[in-house]
Amino acid sequence: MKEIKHFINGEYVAGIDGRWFDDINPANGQKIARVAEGGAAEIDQAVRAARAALKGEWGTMPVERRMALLHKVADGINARFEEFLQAECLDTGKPRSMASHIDIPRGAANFKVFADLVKNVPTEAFAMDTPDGTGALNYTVRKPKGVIGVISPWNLPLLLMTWKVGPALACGNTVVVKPSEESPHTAALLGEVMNDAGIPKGVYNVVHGFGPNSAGEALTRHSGVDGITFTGETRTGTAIMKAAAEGIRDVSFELGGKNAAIVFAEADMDKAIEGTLRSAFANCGQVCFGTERVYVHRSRFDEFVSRLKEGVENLKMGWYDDPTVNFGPLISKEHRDKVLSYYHKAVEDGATVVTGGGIPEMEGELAEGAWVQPTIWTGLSEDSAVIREEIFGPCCHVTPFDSEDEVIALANNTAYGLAATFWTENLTQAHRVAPQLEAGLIWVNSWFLRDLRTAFGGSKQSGIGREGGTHGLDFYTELSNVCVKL
Ligand code: NAD
Ligand code: 6OD
Repeated sequence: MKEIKHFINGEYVAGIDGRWFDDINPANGQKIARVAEGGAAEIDQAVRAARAALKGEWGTMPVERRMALLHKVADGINARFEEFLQAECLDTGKPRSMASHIDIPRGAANFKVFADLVKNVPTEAFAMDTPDGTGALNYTVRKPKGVIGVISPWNLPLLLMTWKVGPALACGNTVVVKPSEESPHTAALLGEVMNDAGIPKGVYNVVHGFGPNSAGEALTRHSGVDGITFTGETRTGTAIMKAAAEGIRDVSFELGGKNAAIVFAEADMDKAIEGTLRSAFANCGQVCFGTERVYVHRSRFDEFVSRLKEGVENLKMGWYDDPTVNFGPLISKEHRDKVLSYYHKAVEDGATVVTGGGIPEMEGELAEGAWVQPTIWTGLSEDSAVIREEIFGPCCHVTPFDSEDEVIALANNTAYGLAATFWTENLTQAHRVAPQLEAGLIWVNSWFLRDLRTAFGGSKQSGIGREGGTHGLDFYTELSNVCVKL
């Protein structure tokens, strides 16, 4: 049986008290590895290693050298592409068509892009007048924040973990990562790549475990952690923020969403159907900026629902390695119970189930997996929990609307503010509507089209701060203003 150990100070180590937990493949329910379970003691070891590394070679390394090492990390991921892909697909069940196009390439790109970007960030400077007429020069110096705690989820494990580790290291910090207990594999594998690339010991550390009363909570409470960057559920963000208040530590949060898509009368229906099939059902609906609420102009409603239904019924479920498969399982049976509770609630609340609504019949060993049918509903009122709460499954509700003002109000009527997507061929309408949507990410005639130089994050209960491009520098660095009297 494969063992996944912590990676502390450049070495793989088992837990201090020998505790392990199971890593399960959600496609067939089989155990694929046992994973070392860490707690406060392992987190303490990792944070100490990370602090020591700040004072060592890493802390004094010329920027050019640091950036070259990060390029080597990216190259190392690409060189072991298939190994990363297999690890990710086994942990999550996601189809290789997705992991090979999105998860693994982005895992590598997250190191290259931020290395190149940080190297080119200019320094702000102001020449100022002084009463004696000699003047003064102000300029800013960016320093690493220190030890960054990275807590990541299971839906895009390598992509989302490296999305934080990449910029953190590019800015000269060291990290202690607590990957999701559901998907520990690629964070562990990355340790080997770090060593092979020549990243000094203690710069990248991984402690496995759970959240509350386990490694996750211990990381948030450790006084040696200078900032915590977290992607996950909004209520977990609340718990982490409370822990970070002790010692006034900074946080950067990418949280949940209940994202709307709008299909205007002026939409190109082929694009809207193709886009909504991806935004609602890709990764089995487990994408933070995925669509769970769709509003369609009444004149196109029937056409949209019937074509979306046809598209959904053509999705192919199955084992990740089958190249024709484009729909995997949910991450676990526990998560399936949560998703199914909304499927039942939708029916109780009077929804029309257009397609899906239950558990599919799977054959052979897949019958033991966490499979769920992709589902479309219509007919719910806006106050149903199915429309208000994040489900994080392969499902969406479709509602007709009559006017632009009405649909903007409907889209904004949520506690979340992560993403919104809309479909229209009317350019004036696109520019008129986009700024009125309360979301950090707005896609027009596209979805999940990402330029890593842009700001990423959510408003309202979807997050705090922005990462991406130079926006994350405010979190990953401390600025000092130097004022020189001339
Ligand atoms: P989660 O909040 O349950 O867990 C995320 C991570 O936090 C895991 O590593 C977990 O072990 C850890 N954790 C849990 N409780 C903790 C605690 N009290 N202290 C410290 N760590 C703790 O989220 P999940 O189920 O892994 O992921 C799904 C959620 O993530 C969804 O809500 C989704 O919208 C959100 N998400 C958001 C984004 C974004 O960019 N906004 C991206 C991906 C996922
Ligand atoms: O593309 C990204 O940078 C990113 N953070 C994606 C998040 C996806 C959430 O599931």
